[in-house]
Amino acid sequence: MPFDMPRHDWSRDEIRALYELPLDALVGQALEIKRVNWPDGKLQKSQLLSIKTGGCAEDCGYCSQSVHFDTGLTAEKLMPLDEVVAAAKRAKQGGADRFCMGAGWRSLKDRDVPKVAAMISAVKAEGLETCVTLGMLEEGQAEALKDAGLDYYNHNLDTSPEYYGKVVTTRTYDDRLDTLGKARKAGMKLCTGGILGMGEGREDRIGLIHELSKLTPHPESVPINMLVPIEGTPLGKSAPISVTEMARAIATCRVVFPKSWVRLSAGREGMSEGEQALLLLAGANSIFVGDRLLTTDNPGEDRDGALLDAVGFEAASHEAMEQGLETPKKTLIDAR
Ligand code: SAM
Ligand code: DTB
Ligand code: SF4
Repeated sequence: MPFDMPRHDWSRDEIRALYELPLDALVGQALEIKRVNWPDGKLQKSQLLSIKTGGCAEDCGYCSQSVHFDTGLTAEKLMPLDEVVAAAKRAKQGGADRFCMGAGWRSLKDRDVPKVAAMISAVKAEGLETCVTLGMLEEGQAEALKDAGLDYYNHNLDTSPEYYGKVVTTRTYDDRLDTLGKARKAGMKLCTGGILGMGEGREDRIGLIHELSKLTPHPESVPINMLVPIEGTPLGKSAPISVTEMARAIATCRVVFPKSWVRLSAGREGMSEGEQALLLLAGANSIFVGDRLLTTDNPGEDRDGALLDAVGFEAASHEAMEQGLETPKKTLIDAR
């Protein structure tokens, strides 16, 4: 099978065999796939904004925004359009190419569709790719968001089907797959991945990657989050996962999803530069930039500038991304 053909028939055993290779062999495969499919080595930069914070009816055991847990977060109303546009302008100035708006909602309500649609159109007009994560979708809503200019819908599977019930009880794995199906049917690109470090075992990490690999076509973005422990949530005292285990998951995703952006997502704030460099070297080609994620901190411009200088990864210019042009730069082979 050529390196650039996404496969949808991975067995769990095959993914496990890959995941458990000696780390150098696994990362070697990941980097070969990256070289073939992403020859310019471009790093995609997304920036998050919480447009509606807190007060969420779901009980996701990792989340600061659930009403089920006392996390000390103050719930806020939907952000006004002008504040969203100002944040998008700042994100673009800071070098982001995709702007992702997140809401602490169980599901999108029809009455909010026009407001979110206006935000999407306004952000798109700033020359940014658009992404939203708004909870579950109902018939017709995905089409309205797409018509407004939405590029990506983010909705994570979070973990394996077996472990899922230990993390969330108020919606099912199938509910999540159903929302992903609705977004895909409306013609949107998908951003879906999961969280590591929630007390799951390696088999659950492998199971998550296996479930994602069955999506046809593959999600265009695969975010791999390291749990940001939130005090007051059931998972707030989880033992941290090792960075090498994160590297295995990222490298396995790089191989299984050869054409997808693989994002080193939440969790960078607590990592050293060297740890983040390892995860970029394992094949991640996307990060969240800016000093905030949704309700927690992210490294921000100065630390990220130092990190990207250290690894020498470049981002495509906005102009190049808009025109679909590649930024000329050294390929991994040229650099050897
Ligand atoms: N409410 C919507 C939903 O859950 O679909 C959208 C926002 S929700 C915060 C988006 C995703 O962020 C979750 O599915 C989860 O994967 C991730 N996330 C939330 N809290 C996190 C945490 N503490 N650490 C890592 N990832 C987290
Ligand atoms: C994703 O996979 N991670 C982002 C985004 N998609 C929506 C969210 C991370 C949230 C981290 C915890 C917080 O800031 O509340
Ligand atoms: Fe609500 Fe999303 Fe947090 Fe779950 S992850 S509690 S759905 S905001």
